[in-house]
Amino acid sequence: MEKQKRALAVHDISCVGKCSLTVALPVISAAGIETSVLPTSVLSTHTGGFEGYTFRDLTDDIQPISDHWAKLGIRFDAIYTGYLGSKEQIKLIEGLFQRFAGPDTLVLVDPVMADNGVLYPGFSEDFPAEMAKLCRGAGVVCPNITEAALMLGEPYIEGPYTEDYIDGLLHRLGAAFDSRIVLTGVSFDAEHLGAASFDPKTGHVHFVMAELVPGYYHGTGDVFGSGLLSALMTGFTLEDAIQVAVDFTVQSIKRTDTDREPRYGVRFEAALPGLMRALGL
Ligand code: PXL
Repeated sequence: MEKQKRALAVHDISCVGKCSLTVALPVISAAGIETSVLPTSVLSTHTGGFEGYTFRDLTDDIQPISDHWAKLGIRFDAIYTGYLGSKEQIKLIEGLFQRFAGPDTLVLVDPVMADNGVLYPGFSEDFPAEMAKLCRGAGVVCPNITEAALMLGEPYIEGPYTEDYIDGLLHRLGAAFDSRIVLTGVSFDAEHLGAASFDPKTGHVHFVMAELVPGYYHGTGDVFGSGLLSALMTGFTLEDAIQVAVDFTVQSIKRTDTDREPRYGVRFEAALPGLMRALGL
């Protein structure tokens, strides 16, 4: 019998509007991976499209939770971080990496903080520079184009892009973080959207493009990141894992009811059997 792997998902809980932990927990669990959670904050809804949401900051709970786990001798095969509610939390998560990420632990940092050229509500202008510090030395970093530009201190450019621009962005991110990079939101024309990867050790650049489904769908970054982590932990190469994650994201979008408001998230539940088949489960 194969040993069950354990991942730690470090994201907020947005009670309504599928994203972050309400995506990561079911998706990674369905991939057969034990999924421990560290909620960074609890919000009544996510911040993208709802007015008047509540925000309970859980920064003060991170250290005691970490201390308890250290006493228990808990190990994680992967640590996957997403939405972090404050700069202080970034420092605490750096400490968590030092404590719980051994040489065989896959650290995946999704620097969730912005999209379409703007920071999400509640983040200050100096947040991207702090997030960039967390990305340094992570195994895999998966920003969208806005997050990539903000962390590099470059202006945001709207797509479609030239291959030269994406290639340059990947190389600059790889050099800044010394990590494998997975860049999302890559488009070279109006009909296709996908992801690109770069491994600074081999210099290899890879693209996975899919047919663009028009519209803006909330929470797809977390659907993609959870699919990516699941495939990497199953033993897929980075390139193959991106293909699995892109397919899972596209299928989640395609199965979303067209009359449902996009802020409630995509129907990843209906795409889970396909993800599990792709993973050989
Ligand atoms: O899906 C990214 C995300 C996660 N968590 C919260 C968010 C968002 C995006 O808006 O607001 C609270």
